Amino acid sequence: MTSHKPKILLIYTGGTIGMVKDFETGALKAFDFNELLSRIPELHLLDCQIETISFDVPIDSSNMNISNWQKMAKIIEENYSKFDGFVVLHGSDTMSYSASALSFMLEDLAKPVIFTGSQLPIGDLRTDAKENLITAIQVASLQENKKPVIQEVCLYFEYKLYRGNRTTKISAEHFNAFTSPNFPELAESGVHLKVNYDVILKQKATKKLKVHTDFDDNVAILKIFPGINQKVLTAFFTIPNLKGIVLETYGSGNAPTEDWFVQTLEQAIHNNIHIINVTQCSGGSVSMGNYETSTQLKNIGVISGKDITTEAAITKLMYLLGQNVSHNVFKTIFETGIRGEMF
Ligand code: ASN
Repeated sequence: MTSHKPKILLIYTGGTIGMVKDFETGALKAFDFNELLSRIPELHLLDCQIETISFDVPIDSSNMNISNWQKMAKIIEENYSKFDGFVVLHGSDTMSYSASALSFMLEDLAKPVIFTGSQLPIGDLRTDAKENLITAIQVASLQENKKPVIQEVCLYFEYKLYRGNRTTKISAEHFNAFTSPNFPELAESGVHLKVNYDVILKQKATKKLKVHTDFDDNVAILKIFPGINQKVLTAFFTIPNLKGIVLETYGSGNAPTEDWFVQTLEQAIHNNIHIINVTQCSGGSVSMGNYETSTQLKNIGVISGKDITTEAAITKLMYLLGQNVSHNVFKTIFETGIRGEMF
């Protein structure tokens, strides 16, 4: 008789969750994945079948890059039909970027891809790793009528399941390290695991997964600040081959109205550089035209990032540039939510 237990693939990329202290330097570094599993015998008690795959060299997520995202996407693509869900163990520092990137790479995803990690290593007495890992696996195993309940890229941390491309890391200290400022949690883990069915993405079963791995890294993020000068702005926009920039502005998308500022941006747009307006605020949305200080940005063709996070904006920018979206429709496509990353 065949087992109906959900099959979960655990993908280990690195991060604090699997780190140990270097005896000589005292710094945390990644260690062997098999050792990680032997430290959580509870995994055998879960009502699912778990298989594991590890990056050859696990990394601190500060070393995350496009080629590692491609590696993750390929692992998921190659194993998609064999598994019911995927859990990605990842460092917390850049987890929101990776969850966003993977959400764009995996079009018509109909199975859960749950990112998780921890603030303290799994071997630490006070570790948050066990709860995060065990519940992430349970979330990935959730099924109704033999179909996965979660069908999108998520991030699970400290009792909360978030849409991955809506998250941002807010604390280097607290176990509660992430937030989703503009979108509700998809599930909460207490005595029961409560899914917020009204907000989870539901995919059409008929569509096949498409994996897009081409990203373009000719991009930058520029956070404006009172006192920013013309030299700094000009230097950004003369980066060779630059194709797009995420501009972090004030409040609902406001920026200086001085001529040199607006004209530099206008010239850049004229030179086919896409400028995405996102807010520096931790919550809320860009709404160009609300104030005089954003009207000029709207008039010169700056793209509205609406309520997107910076992490999702920069990865969406690299993704759309990688797909060679034509210049005429780039603004319209960027301003449209494609994976639930903006309203
Ligand atoms: N530096 C670690 C990483 O992102 C931090 C963590 O996982 N908590 O890989």
